[in-house]
Amino acid sequence: MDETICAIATPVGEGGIGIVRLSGDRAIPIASYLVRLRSGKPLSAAKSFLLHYADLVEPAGSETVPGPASQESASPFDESLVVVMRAPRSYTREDVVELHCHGGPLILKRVCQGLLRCGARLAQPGEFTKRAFLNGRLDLAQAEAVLDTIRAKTEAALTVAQTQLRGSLSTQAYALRDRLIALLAEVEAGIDFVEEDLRFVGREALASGLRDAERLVTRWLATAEQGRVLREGVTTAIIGRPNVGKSSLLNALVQTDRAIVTPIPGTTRDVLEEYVNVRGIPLRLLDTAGLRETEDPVEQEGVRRTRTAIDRAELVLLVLDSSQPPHADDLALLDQLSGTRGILVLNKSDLPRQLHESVLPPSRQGSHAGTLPIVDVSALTGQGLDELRSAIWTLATGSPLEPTDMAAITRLRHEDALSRVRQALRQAQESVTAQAPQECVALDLRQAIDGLEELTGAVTTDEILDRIFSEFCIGK
Ligand SMILES: Nc1nc2c(ncn2[C@@H]2O[C@H](COP(=O)(O)OP(=O)(O)OP(=O)(O)O)[C@@H](O)[C@H]2O)c(=O)[nH]1
Ligand SMILES: [Mg+2]
Repeated sequence: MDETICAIATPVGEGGIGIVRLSGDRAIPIASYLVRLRSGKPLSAAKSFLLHYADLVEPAGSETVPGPASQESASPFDESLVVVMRAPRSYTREDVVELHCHGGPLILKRVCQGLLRCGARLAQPGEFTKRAFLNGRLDLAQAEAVLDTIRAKTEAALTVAQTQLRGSLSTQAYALRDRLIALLAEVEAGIDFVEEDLRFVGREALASGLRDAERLVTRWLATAEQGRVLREGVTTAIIGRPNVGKSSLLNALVQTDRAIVTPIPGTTRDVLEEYVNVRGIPLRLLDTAGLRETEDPVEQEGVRRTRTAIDRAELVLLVLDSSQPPHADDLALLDQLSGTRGILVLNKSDLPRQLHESVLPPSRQGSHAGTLPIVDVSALTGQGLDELRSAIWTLATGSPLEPTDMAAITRLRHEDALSRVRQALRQAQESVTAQAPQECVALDLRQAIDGLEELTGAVTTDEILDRIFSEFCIGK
């Protein structure tokens, strides 16, 4: 934290402008070596939060004793708009300088190298945000939301990330923590006065307080799947026999002619991948080669790749051709789906129907395959696609609900912490029921409170921080 860090904050490659960011105690003096303000003033005199027009020069002097940029001799290599944000009113709560230059990779590299030579060090991934967290500007859930905001692939994912960035998750956690602290205070008051046999909280009131808290945590945990899916998306494989319309379905869902469609069975050979937004869920769709026995070595390889795709998929759309009588291979595929989240897509519903849902032999009723949702669609006319999207949403998020206003938890870390909170609350209730000493209840309550503090990062470890911030890009 004593060091001043710098990094290119804009994406790699050419751009209209490129920004180099500097943060730390010495951000302003270090930047001064490169920045020559057109106003003629020194950078240290520049007002905060204003753009200052400047020339960028190679720092004069040797590497160890660089001369300041105001030296007349230095010739500029770029012009720049420079902004100074003095602590604590900056992203990191440290002094921050941003140099807005022309967005060419060589220029940005030169600026960075100059800053490094003058005493800055290259920032690690996410280090700016990490400093914002360590300096108390963001809590941990908000820091995570910064990353989710950058990475969001759909509007819904962005909404969740932005709500979390505004602090919704932490507000909810703090509100619950306050309730538990109030309960704990009463329990502890009861302990202190136990000799006089005073009971400050009645057992009933305590039990119901704990029960309410547990219910809230359970409801909260239920948002985990939705949050995760919105953040990470769902890998979905479209599989089926040749010619049933898998590629047509992919095209219909992504609304472009992405995959080649022909009446010839065995058209698709390689696994095709495309992202599509289904009700806010980023779906990574894989179109695969039709599964069948074949002598053709190219198609055999396609079939092998299809199997790998099925293994990797979190959701499988098994496509059947409803204009054909049921085929033994369809039933075989159905059986292979057991244990996988899947949807039976009966395609070609625009044609006269030959295949009925009763294709599932009675032996399958009640088995896993018998419980798969079934949707009629026509990839050709688009009929039934909305129902398919709903079915995907329900299956992927595990709930038929649209996103709620409850701040969804988005990471395994949140889920893990909240599970421990719930466990501790249950334990506390058991202690109350068993008329265990108040100390036991107090201990459980403290554990639940600890779990909530972990969620917001009030209590955390270096290991957790490293894991979170290493996911970031350099410069954020
Ligand atoms: N009538 C009708 N025809 C369809 C429909 N969907 C696909 N087809 C036709 O079925 C044929 C095969 O479609 P594809 O999308 O290539 O089938 P596929 O499952 O990808 O086939 P392979 O890649 O060979 O495994 C094409 O002639 C499509 O035009 C549909 O909903 N209705
Ligand atoms: Mg195909």
